[in-house]
Amino acid sequence: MQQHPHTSRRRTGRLAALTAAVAVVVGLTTLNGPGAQAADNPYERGPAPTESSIEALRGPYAVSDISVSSLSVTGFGGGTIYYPTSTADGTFGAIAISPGFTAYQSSIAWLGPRLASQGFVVFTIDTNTTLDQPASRGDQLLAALDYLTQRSAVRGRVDSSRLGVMGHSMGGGGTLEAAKDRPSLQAAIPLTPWNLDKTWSEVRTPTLLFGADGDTIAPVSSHAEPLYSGLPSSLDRAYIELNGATHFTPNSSNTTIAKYSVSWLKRFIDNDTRYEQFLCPLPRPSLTVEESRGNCPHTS
Ligand code: 9J3
Ligand code: ZN
Repeated sequence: MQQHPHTSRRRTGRLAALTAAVAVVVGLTTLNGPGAQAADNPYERGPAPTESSIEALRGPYAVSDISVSSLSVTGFGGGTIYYPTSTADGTFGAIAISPGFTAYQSSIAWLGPRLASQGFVVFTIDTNTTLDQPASRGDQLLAALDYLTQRSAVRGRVDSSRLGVMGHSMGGGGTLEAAKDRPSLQAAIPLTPWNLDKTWSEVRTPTLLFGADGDTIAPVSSHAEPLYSGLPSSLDRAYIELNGATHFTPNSSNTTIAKYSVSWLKRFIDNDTRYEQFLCPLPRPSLTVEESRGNCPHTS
């Protein structure tokens, strides 16, 4: 690396003092690393994002997990809490994630460490029974968030004012039900959602839906797309249709789901406008994205 000519020049007096002060500030900023927080956004966590950081299998935070027995809770079926191990950065926003019809938390487990390592407390849940319908799954997501913030071992690590919900299939339908029931939720992300109800004009929570072009169980034409259209046009909402995907694509590690979910959660749970660059403009059709829709109102 070439040295800038000014760095080798001798300075004296006030100029030298100023140079030293600037060097100290620059040094501290650099040393802060993953824990850097912007003074103007108390909810910002982690370093400035890049395309590769949102696509990575793990973010900057080491993750621990706790198993929650179904016998120790009411209103849902237990689950696993994934959370940043360090307490150095204060509290984190949190999300609960529901599996789909006949499925268990294992079907959405990949999202636990993937999202938690970016700076969220993530609760992947089991439902009371695997046959529970979307409205019940919505209630169970809210019961899980209440357990997480009020009774769990990590309740002190969670900012109870910054919560969100996700879910697959009937769990994605339940994600909309939870948002409708609790407008204080900051973000909702249904994954190849299934819900017979298409009217969601009551929702006030910023919502990102993923559809799959090859979904024959919850075809986008009768589920994800009308569910998106049923949200208020004034809402922060987006629809991303995965290309070459099926109903079960959200059940395995998927970089397209991860990168836009991380960006949505960061933007709306952490108010972190550094992630707007990945959401606006919306992703263009590509090998991974069949189409996208949204109102893109996320101006800083
Ligand atoms: O959770 C889901 O996978 C919903 C799709 C489904 O099986 O609907 C049939 C009733
Ligand atoms: Zn489409």
